[in-house]
Amino acid sequence: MRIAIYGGSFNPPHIGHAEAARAACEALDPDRFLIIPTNTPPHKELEENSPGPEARLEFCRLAFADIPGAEVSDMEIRREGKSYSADTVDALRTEYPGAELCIVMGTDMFLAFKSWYRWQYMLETCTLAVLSREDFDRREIEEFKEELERDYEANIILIPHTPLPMSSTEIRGKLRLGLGAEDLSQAVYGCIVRNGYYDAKPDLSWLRQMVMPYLNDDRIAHVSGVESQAVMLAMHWGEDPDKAAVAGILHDVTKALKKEKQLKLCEKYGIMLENAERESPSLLHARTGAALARDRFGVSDDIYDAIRWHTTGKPDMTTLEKIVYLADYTEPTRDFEGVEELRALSFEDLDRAMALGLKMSIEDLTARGKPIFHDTMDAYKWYNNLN
Ligand code: DGI
Ligand code: FE
Ligand code: FE
Repeated sequence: MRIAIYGGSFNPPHIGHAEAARAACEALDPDRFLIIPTNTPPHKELEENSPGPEARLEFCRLAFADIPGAEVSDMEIRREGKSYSADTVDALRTEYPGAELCIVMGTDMFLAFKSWYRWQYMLETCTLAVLSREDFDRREIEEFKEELERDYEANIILIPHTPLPMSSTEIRGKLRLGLGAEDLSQAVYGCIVRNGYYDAKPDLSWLRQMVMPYLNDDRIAHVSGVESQAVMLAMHWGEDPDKAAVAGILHDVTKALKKEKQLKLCEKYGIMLENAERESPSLLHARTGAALARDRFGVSDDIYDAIRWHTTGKPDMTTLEKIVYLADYTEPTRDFEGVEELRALSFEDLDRAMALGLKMSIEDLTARGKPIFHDTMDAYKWYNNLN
């Protein structure tokens, strides 16, 4: 029986790790292929905002899900303290007496092998499966292999594989800037964004794709318009354009849902409704949209609030809330009487634009015989009094 072991801090595991695992799996054809995230890596201190070991385990399950036969093991995480491969080898030799243990490692790790804890013991008991870079001096790898074979009767398998040019450290930096989605599996990236690990800001093109399934066809142009209008307003008023974009992309995420689904979501997210809200289902999507945006896309509180208040408004709104409210009203595909005046005013005076928008909204609702919700009324009174 052959057991291959692929360890690492996987903080986070990226598509380069998955490719390496795939290459090792194909070359070694092991009976078991164990992916083992380390607890505390011996060589590097982890940053403070890192996800905990349980989250890295989950990332690994998601990242290596497509590798046939790969299993994610929590043995190093359960062991606590620093993770040494030699201790893992001890545990596996006890669990699987007589099995051949193949330790999968990259070229750099291999060349530094003599600095590993109990490396001679490792050589005696394991096969080293080295992913040997093809863009590297092969002679150096071959010579070291021959030396270990000659001096220590080592078993070494070279697997030609050049890693993808990426590193977890670099990806953590990219995630903070709203980049890095293409370096990770969709599932891992989604999990990171949803939970806000590494202070990740969502990649906007990823987010646009993710909301697509939620939108009716006739809403796509509107949502894209709200995003771009909100970004323009944010730049104009000194607000964060990325936050405006995220709020714009997500603001109508639950708009397509029928009343029953809206009410189910309210229950799921613990949203308490007033009777008037139940009677006017078009008010619900602002509340369920905000909750879903937080749950699925990990939006921060200020973005949550901008979505939550985008339909009615309320007194004393933040700049981001006003921007999203007005962008929703004046985005480029909106075409009703007075839209140009409101659009222009939103770049001159946000509060006066709010007062005008709310006034127009109330007039429109009244003309259509709809009840005015008290938040809308309170918002109108507030902004009308300011001016
Ligand atoms: O989702 P959008 O169509 O882009 O725009 P929105 O979020 O402003 O929603 C507009 C709908 O919400 C429209 O059908 C009117 C309704 N609405 C907004 N304020 C009130 C309201 N409905 C009632 N009954 N009372 C309100 O105060
Ligand atoms: Fe809306
Ligand atoms: Fe909208």
